[in-house]
This record gives sequence, C-alpha cells and structure tokens, in this order.
Amino acid sequence: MERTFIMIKPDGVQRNLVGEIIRRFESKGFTLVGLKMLSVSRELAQKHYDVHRERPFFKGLVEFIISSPVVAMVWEGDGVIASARKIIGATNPLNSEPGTIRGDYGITVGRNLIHGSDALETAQTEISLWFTPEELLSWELVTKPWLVE
Ligand code: IDP
Ligand code: MG
Repeated sequence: MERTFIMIKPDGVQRNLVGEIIRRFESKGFTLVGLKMLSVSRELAQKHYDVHRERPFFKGLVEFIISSPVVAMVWEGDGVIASARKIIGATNPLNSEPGTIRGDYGITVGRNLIHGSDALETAQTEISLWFTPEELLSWELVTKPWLVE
C-alpha cells in the first residue's frame, strides 16, 4: 500500500494548525500509520533537504526546520503521494489554490507550513529517514468499506 511522508513544519505547529492539518488528511480518507512530534537535529534537517544543498535558501531552511518542534507523519492509501501534494498546494503559498493548506494559511515560500514527499522514491527514502519500522503501524480503518469499493 502506498505511503507518503508528511511533516508539519515549525510554523504550522506554532500557528496551532496541527489539528486542522491532520483533519484534512483524515477527512479525505487516508490512514495515519505513523505520528510523532520532535525537535529536528541539524543533521536530520540537512539530510532531508539534501537535494537543495546548493540552493541559496538551504541554510535558512535548515535553521527554520530546527528552530522549533515539528510533527512528522506517515499517511497511507492508494494515490496518497500525489493527492497529499494537492491537499498541500503549490510550494509558494501565493500561488497555492485556496482550499489547499498552503493556499489557505500561508503567504510566503519560507513559511509554507508543511512538507509532503513528491514521488514514490522520495517517499520511501523520507519515511525511512524519519521513522523506524517499529514506529509504523499496519492497521485497517473500520470505515474502509465505505471509502473504497
Ligand atoms: P516543496 O516543499 O513544495 O516540495 P521544494 O521546491 O522541494 O518545495 O522546496 C523545499 C522547501 O524549501 C519549500 O517547501 C520551502 O520551505 C523551501 N523553499 C523552496 N524555495 C524557496 C525559496 O525560494 N526561498 C525560501 N525557501 C524556499
Ligand atoms: Mg520538495
């Protein structure tokens, strides 16, 4: 079953949007299979954003991610990777559609509230970077027959 890594960034936590953000994924019908709050180490933040290492915003991004706690999650469901990216919205919140998380709550790219894996391979890499296998649960929603035919 497809899984994706989602992180509520420090601004999302500080702005009391944890419940609202989780609600959107729950309401959609995806299954939460991993959840933890943590203060991110510099090493983990750098590894997570390694593809952006050469970008001018990299240093500021890492400082931001380690500045205050985040909420890390793994969500499961068919098509969850692409669907979560739609729920999250475009990288720059000024371009994100209203109705998306970034479109509803953000105004600047450096404070865009949430991360979501962008493809199957990155999802797998990020899940194993942030969670141990024991921290991930396999379980089935009792509502599944009402969500999936
Ligand atoms: P994504 O989060 O939508 O996948 P990426 O292009 O992968 O977007 O960039 C990762 C993160 O880096 C963004 O979510 C944002 O926090 C930050 N970022 C990207 N571009 C900029 C920028 O131009 N200025 C500041 N931060 C940026
Ligand atoms: Mg990205």
